[in-house]
Amino acid sequence: MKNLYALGMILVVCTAGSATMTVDGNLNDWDAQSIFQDPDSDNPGGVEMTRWGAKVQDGQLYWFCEINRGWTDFLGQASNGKDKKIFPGLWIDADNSTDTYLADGGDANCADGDKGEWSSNHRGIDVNLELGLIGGWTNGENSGPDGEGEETAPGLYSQFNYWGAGDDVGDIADMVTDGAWCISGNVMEARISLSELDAILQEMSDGVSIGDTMKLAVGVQGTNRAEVSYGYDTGAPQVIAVPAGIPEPATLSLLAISALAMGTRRRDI
Ligand SMILES: [Ca+2]
Ligand SMILES: [Ca+2]
Ligand SMILES: [Ca+2]
Repeated sequence: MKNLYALGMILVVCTAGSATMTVDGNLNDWDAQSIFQDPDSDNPGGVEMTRWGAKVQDGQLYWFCEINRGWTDFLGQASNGKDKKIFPGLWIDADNSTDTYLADGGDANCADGDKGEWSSNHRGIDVNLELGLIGGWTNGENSGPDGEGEETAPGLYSQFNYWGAGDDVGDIADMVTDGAWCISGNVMEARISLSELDAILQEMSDGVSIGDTMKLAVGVQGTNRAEVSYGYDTGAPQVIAVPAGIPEPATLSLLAISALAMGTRRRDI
């Protein structure tokens, strides 16, 4: 019985404060300290971000972007036949150091030379993980069919892109295979595995690795071809912890099995 009690305590300690995260566009699995407010009128005329979040849990980097209207307002085709589009991006200072950064031609320390604001308030950025939501968007080529509603399904005509690989800003890096995203109402929620992110970082020119902390910021741009025109809305960068030594779910199961086996064996004696 003692062993079962001990097992229970171990599992309680391992799971305390770590709600299961689900990429479903619902924020009820987020803790308050991982959610950051953004002013609701700091991008007049453009996409307006109201809250964003980022956290590391169970080997995954989760992030979300909340805007002041439904995401579906930016999907499909406008009446003039042009694609609506929206691009939420997670700007990543993977080692939380301004000594390392993504160089971009004449715009050192800026992941996107066209967007000067990043060079002034996001120093130290090593890569931008961007989710392109646009009709037919496939690894940099607009090759798929367009149509209202088609783009809302995760993985369908959408693409995660790491911008800035090899300093070649403007090109789109390799397709990411282990990402996931979901939109629901005003929220886009996404995740990327830390191991995949670290592998991408190793390919970058500054070659940094993920540190004990990262400094992150979410930004968003897009147009619905109507009253919302292009313009970045960016969050103030936040430092988040990268917990070490968190057992994978499979490891926890093994721990439970071995503890139960130990208890059974002792009772048999
Ligand atoms: Ca969720
Ligand atoms: Ca805002
Ligand atoms: Ca850095």
